[in-house]
Amino acid sequence: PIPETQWAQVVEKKGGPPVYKQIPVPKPGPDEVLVKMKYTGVCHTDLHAMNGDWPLTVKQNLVGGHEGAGIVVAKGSLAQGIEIGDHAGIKWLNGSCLACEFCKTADEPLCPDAQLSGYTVDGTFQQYAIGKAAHVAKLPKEVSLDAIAPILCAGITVYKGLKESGARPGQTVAIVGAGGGLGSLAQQYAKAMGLRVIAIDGGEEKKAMCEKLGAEAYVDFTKSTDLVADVKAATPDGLGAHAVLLLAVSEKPFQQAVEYARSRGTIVAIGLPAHAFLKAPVFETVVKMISIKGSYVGNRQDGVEAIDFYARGLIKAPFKTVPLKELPEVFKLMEEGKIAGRYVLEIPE
Ligand code: 8ID
Ligand code: ZN
Ligand code: ZN
Repeated sequence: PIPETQWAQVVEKKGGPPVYKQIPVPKPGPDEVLVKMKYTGVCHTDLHAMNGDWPLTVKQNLVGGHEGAGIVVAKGSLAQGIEIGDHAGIKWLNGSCLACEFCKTADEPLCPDAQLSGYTVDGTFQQYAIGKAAHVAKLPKEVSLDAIAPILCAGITVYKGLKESGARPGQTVAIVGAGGGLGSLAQQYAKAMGLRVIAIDGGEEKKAMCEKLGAEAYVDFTKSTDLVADVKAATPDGLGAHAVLLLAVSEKPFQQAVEYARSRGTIVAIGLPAHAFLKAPVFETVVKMISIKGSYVGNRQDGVEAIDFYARGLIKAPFKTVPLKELPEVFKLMEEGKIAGRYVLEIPE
């Protein structure tokens, strides 16, 4: 039976910390499912949501989280394509209108009426979470629910970003913020897609992790005295990276990437540092024919594909598991940049 109340982490005031407390179990609407959460990843976006540092209004008394994996326990009368007992993932895109031009052309993250898990609607840091049936990810039963959780935001996002970069097998991608949650998965997807990886991040723990994940070079932004030269030197012919994936939560690399991107290269902005601007010298951008673009999560099919890469055993990134109760401690480590890979929260029974 589904209980009336449940444990949740609730952000009651801007800046947090989240409060671990009992709240009502939500009831699914006609086009929704109720998912009993087993595991949820903690994304840096959850920290942005708690701090309210983006120019996008966040729900009051927010249950954060948008990388949740669990089991469908109830569904509305119009919920199609997913059944009670199915394993399901709740993603950042909780729902969209399905009727606008973006939804019709498989760009549903760009829907002007998109609902965002753990931001505009309650997310996965609770025992029972709601998702629109059309948008929840159906998960193969043989994949473990802890390891798949980070795929549901970080994995999908970096997979999409790599596709958006246009990089082809054999080409080099520089991954900025490679030691973080998105970055660790980006290295694995890049490798699986036949790309060569230069990892950029800080510290020895992240260096060791990146080398394990398959990076051909690691450039430490905290130690390098000439980051641009070091990144270029790490490419096979010294001419720079074909693609740059910007995943860091700081502005500097968003101002610098053009300098180590190769001519004809593509820079994909994905990280969302608050109040930051992209800046590029016009001269170099023009004469090197650089493309600069943003990439925002992925559509439903990107989700299917990213999960499929994982299910085929191609993606192995490290994660640490702690109980839901310990979310404030995870946020603290994240704020300090001390997490190599991802944290996954275990939801109590
Ligand atoms: O759809 C999207 N565009 C999307 C989806 C999911 C997440 C965007 N995001 C955003 C998050 O909101 C966040 O702003 O991507 C960013 C990264 O999320 P994350 O991977 O969950 O964060 P993390 O685990 O804290 O990793 C960030 C890494 O960046 C490194 C840190 O050391 C850390 O490992 N880093 C920083 I901060 N400054 C750096 C620098 N100058 C840097 N690495 C290299 N150079
Ligand atoms: Zn996320
Ligand atoms: Zn729409």
